Amino acid sequence: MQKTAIVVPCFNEEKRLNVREFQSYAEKFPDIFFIFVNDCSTDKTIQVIDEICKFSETQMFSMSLERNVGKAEAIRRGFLKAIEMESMCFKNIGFWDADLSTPLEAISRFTQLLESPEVLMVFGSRVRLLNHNINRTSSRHYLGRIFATLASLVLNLKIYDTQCGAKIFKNTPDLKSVFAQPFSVNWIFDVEILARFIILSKSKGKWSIEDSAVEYPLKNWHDVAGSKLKKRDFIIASFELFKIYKYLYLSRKKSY
Ligand SMILES: Nc1nc2c(ncn2[C@@H]2O[C@H](COP(=O)(O)OP(=O)(O)OP(=O)(O)O)[C@@H](O)[C@H]2O)c(=O)[nH]1
Ligand SMILES: [Mg+2]
Repeated sequence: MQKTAIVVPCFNEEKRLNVREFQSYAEKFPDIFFIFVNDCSTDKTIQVIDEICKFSETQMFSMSLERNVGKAEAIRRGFLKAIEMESMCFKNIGFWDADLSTPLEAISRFTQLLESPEVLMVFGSRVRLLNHNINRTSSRHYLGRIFATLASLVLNLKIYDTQCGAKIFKNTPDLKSVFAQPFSVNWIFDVEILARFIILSKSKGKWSIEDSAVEYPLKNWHDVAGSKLKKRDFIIASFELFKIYKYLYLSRKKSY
């Protein structure tokens, strides 16, 4: 496996963080490096993260932020830390939900795909295919399908699932610029990442998202109880999607 940093955003994950899973995965894959980003959890998340990180200083790192900044900003800060760690020479940098709704085993499949020179990013995709175990509540599934369809229309991209909390990117100067500024949205920052890459690819004209992004249909994915997502977040998400549409549309208008 190429040297890969995985940012794990953690907010009140005392009960869901699986110490053994992270430690045994790191044991199997010495080239994996986990960066846990905790932003003022009110439970014993930091103690559990410390427990995990005891396993190895060379494969685990724990960041505690000064205040709760939300999933998007916590992940961005983790990426900046990984990019900053030049001596580690990470080939890939990704993020992974702490609840392991996407099992860690999928990471090595993503990094294999990233070994192809033309592949710049791999996204987990929750596609209910035969002999694939994608377990979501029906409400999350259908709401997810509506949102994903709207997101793909806004991005004008044939993407099936933008919201899966398992994504890995090649560590390139373009990645650095995409994560350089805080995101303007929170829960749907994944869509803003894609929008930023689309604008960048158009301005550079060297590569396109369609040719360099891979959606990997996950073999296993399961909803883990204890989601931080609240009902109102679905409303906020639709406003956030409109914000990204405006951002993309205005940049498109500018480029014509
Ligand atoms: N650091 C940080 N992480 C957060 C925050 N909110 C959520 N997260 C993390 O984001 C990840 C996803 O959160 P979940 O509560 O599992 O959300 P979900 O319902 O699964 O939603 P999806 O991400 O769409 O699957 C978990 O690792 C959370 O700990 C936050 O405010 N700060
Ligand atoms: Mg989850």
